[in-house]
Amino acid sequence: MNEPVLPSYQSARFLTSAQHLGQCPPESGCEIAFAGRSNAGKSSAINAITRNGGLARSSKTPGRTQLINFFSLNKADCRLVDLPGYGYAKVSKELQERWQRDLHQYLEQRLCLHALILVMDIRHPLTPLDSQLVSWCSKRRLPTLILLTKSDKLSRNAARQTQLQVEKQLKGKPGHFKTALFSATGKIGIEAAQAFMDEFFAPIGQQSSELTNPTEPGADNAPDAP
Ligand SMILES: Nc1nc2c(ncn2[C@@H]2O[C@H](COP(=O)(O)OP(=O)(O)O)[C@@H](O)[C@H]2O)c(=O)[nH]1
Ligand SMILES: [Mg+2]
Repeated sequence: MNEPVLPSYQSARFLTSAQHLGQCPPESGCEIAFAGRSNAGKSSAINAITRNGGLARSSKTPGRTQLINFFSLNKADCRLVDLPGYGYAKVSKELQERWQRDLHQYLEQRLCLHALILVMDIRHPLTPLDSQLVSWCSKRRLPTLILLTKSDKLSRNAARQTQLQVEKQLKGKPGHFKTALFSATGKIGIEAAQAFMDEFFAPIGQQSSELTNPTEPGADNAPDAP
């Protein structure tokens, strides 16, 4: 068997934006999406993981970007997705609810979504909206990596204790949950996040030659005319 081809995360380029599921690119290949509370550090995490400081606009004004942003990678049919941040208090309840609906529709119905990276500020992990998302991932059996970011804000010991607490709360939930300490500024956890994504991107395109029928009916196989 051939060695699996992995994408380079540094190759990530903006592809397109969508407001809702209907505007997303065609369902194909593999997407890994980043979700998280507004201001949790999601854009900074995407920029650190792709080593591209300007890729996902990191903003001091939370809740501004309410679009689903798609990024292509240098492996065909592999995409990263930046989901709208949730829990931004300074907008109407009605608007917040609409954003939640769009987010859940994407998570529930997007078949090429193979895994989720859920970004949480390590100082405020598993807020009610995060827990709601965890439940959705559990229900859908969507493999999820919880990135506990801004870990540079805590001592190494306190960060590890928080990680253990989060893991304790996830224990027994159906599905596949992993956690990792992360810091965009301290460049902590980047390899762990990349290794998590590699697992899902590696198999893409691997079996395509086996799936296509090599004996297409054609002139060569056609019986000779009498
Ligand atoms: N100390 C520290 N600050 C961070 C880290 N990641 C993000 N921030 C800061 O947190 C704020 C929100 O980050 P941003 O990436 O825009 O969050 P988003 O709203 O989830 O996309 C910004 O002021 C960032 O500079 C980190 O790992 N460490
Ligand atoms: Mg952002």
